Amino acid sequence: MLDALQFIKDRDPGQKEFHQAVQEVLESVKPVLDRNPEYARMRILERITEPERVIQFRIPWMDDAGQVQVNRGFRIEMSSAIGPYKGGLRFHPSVNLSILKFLAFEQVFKNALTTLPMGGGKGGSDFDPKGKSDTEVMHFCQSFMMELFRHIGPNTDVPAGDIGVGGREIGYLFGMYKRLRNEFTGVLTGKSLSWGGSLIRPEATGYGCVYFASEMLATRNDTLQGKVCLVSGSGNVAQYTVEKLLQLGAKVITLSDSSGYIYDEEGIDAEKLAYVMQLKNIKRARISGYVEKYPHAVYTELDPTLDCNPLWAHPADCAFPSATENEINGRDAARLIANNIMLVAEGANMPSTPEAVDIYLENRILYGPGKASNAGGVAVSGLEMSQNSMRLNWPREEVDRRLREIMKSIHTVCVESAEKYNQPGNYVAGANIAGFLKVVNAMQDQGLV
Ligand code: NDP
Ligand code: 2IT
Repeated sequence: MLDALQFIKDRDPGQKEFHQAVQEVLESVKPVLDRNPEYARMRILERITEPERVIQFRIPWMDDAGQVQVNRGFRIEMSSAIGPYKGGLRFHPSVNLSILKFLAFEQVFKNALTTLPMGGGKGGSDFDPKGKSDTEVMHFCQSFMMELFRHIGPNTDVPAGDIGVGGREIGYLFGMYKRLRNEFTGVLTGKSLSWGGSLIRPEATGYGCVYFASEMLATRNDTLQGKVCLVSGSGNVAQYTVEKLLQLGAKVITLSDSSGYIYDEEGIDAEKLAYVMQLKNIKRARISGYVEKYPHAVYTELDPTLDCNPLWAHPADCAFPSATENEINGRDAARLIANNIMLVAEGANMPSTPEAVDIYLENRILYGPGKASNAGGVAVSGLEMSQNSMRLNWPREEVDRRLREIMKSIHTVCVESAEKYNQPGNYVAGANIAGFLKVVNAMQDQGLV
């Protein structure tokens, strides 16, 4: 097993996020490999960690000043063992092959856990949407799709949103795809309601994460009622995490963005959340604007020289990291534990470093890793694909009911797989083992492809 990891590290030495994601899965599935010696002969690890296809392309576009800009675009088609490649697009200056390969790798197992027929992929660009005009974003999306369209399709690869890609970007991407192919199909998810989108898709990741947290708490006969919660990020996932937490009677005291975080001792209520949504989604402003409207709250600028994030130092019962990868390190995790945190449910992908994860597991808190707890987003994307294929739309209650059932079934399969492999209560082991087995079984059925 460690040979496989070393091989990957030697082959692509710079891809540290990818190595991190692979290492966690390989460590979890070691007992599965021990019980199934044929996996080594079939080189399962070498195959499952090697993308089926990696596409990298140039994206030239013209900014509002008439200057030519050139960005890099990617699509990682990781695995089609159980369905068409499926996963989001990220537009952020940090985007590179390592980050997209880690996200695509995680997506394979996450999608397997949803019970829906979706393979795994991820894509995006190092384009920075911050400070760009609407026209610039449209021109960029159009140029991005002018290359991507030849690689994707409703039965081949179905992208969606992620950091920096929301409803606006999906609209521009879809428009160009339709024009190039002369086809109105479900090639992207996260579409607007009036042209093929699904109800609850915008809410799905955040709602799903809170449903997963409720399931975890239920194993200890507890609920979210009255729990004090830390939430990071203030984008799509964070906003709907807060919305659902409020509906279930919890109190949320933090939100953040890449510049800093706000702490509101009185709690972020529905009215304040509506303000955050307006601030972030319509004005495209910073979370620091929160304290201008609510001056009793405290804004703290991010200090990159600190080796910990003060957001995680506030005493609370539950934490919902919903911004980005590696936002909780070992020091942050130790502080969460020192303050008696009882639950961490990851809305973001890989927000906890390996040191942080070890600390959660040693202290036996309820810890939902992203590939289980944030699977609600892609699950409702899968439901959007189903509705597109049937050419009809389910009502809100129907989609929400299915989302809740899916999160419950992910929780159950994590618990059962962890128990079966002698690690009761370890959702990391449970999620990795259950996702891995489903994908590997499909690979074995389909022969050496
Ligand atoms: P958004 O772009 O809507 O919001 C991202 C939020 O995270 C913003 O508040 C952003 O701040 C902050 N953020 C982004 N990058 C960094 C960074 N490098 N350091 C600190 N803060 C940062 O994205 P989403 O809410 O969709 O995604 C958040 C996380 O959830 C990601 O990890 C994503 O992969 C994951 N996820 C998303 C799903 C979805 O359906 N959208 C599904 C499952 C997981 P700023 O405004 O300053 O950029
Ligand atoms: O990380 C993720 O699961 C997503 N960004 C959502 C992917 C999707 O296809 O809906």
